[in-house]
Amino acid sequence: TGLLDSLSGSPGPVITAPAKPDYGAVRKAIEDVLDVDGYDDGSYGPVLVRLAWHSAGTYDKASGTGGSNGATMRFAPESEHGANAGLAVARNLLEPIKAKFPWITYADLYTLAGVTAIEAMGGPTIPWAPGRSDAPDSTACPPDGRLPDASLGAAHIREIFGRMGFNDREIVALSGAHTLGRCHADRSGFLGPWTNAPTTFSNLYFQELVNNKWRKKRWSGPVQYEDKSGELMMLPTDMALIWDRKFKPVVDEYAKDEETFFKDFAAAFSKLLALGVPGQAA
Ligand code: ZEM
Repeated sequence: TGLLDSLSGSPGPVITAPAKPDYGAVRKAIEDVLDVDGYDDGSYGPVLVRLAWHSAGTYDKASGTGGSNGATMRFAPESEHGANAGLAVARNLLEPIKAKFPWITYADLYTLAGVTAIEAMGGPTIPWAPGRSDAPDSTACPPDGRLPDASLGAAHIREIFGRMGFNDREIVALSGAHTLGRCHADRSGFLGPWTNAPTTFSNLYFQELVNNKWRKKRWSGPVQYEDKSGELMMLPTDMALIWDRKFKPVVDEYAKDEETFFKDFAAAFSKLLALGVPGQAA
């Protein structure tokens, strides 16, 4: 039996881990599938970042349940939780890479894909280490409702991220990921991108929050905010970051100082992906 099979406790194909697994080769394979004309803004990077975040963001510090270890999002019911709508796109994109490098676990692959995407889109280097194993079935799936609800406010955000062990500053730093990608009506019900450069990792999200003017969008969809052009959007939880007197100064700081944002984001995202992983400080 291969090492990984004995770790996961499941029978199944014998996979012999190479003496020295080449994570650099996996990163290269991920980079090679990022850019595709005709998908969203031309990159799968943002949806891979969302996959990494949703695989890890279910962590509950008190019980030690949830988190990226296990890659339980492969299984129903977690794959069907409303918050995960659309993430099959990201999981399916990684299947050929998993087939090419069968020694890597899904749990390591999902998190490494997020890290690789952020770096490839111009973001900071994110400390990442392997060591996650794959759960054999849905038994370890976290309950629904562990991920944030975009229609709520600051108290909800603090409750959700506090459960994972994050403070106010880390919450604002992590939220800067919304500089990437967009909302899809058929996934979350919300619509549109946060910035005009959704495939470049930058502090533009914070600049837009602070310097643009936001008003409620008049439409039949869920409450969201738009700028004058009607092209950029903010979720109610995004607006909470400038309405809350403790979050706001951090938003201001990151809007002015991209270097500090990059440093804080790298530390917080790295911590997120390590939550509940054996042998990694959390
Ligand atoms: Zn998001 N996020 N997120 N997020 N997110 C969406 C998209 C993306 C919230 C949320 O409800 C939504 C973090 C925090 C929070 C990304 C990364 C990270 C969407 C749109 C919603 C509704 C989904 C769709 O329709 O496709 C809420 C409420 C959050 C906290 C309060 C954190 C933390 C993230 C990473 C560190 C990314 C990259 C996207 C864009 C995905 C894409 O497909 O373009």
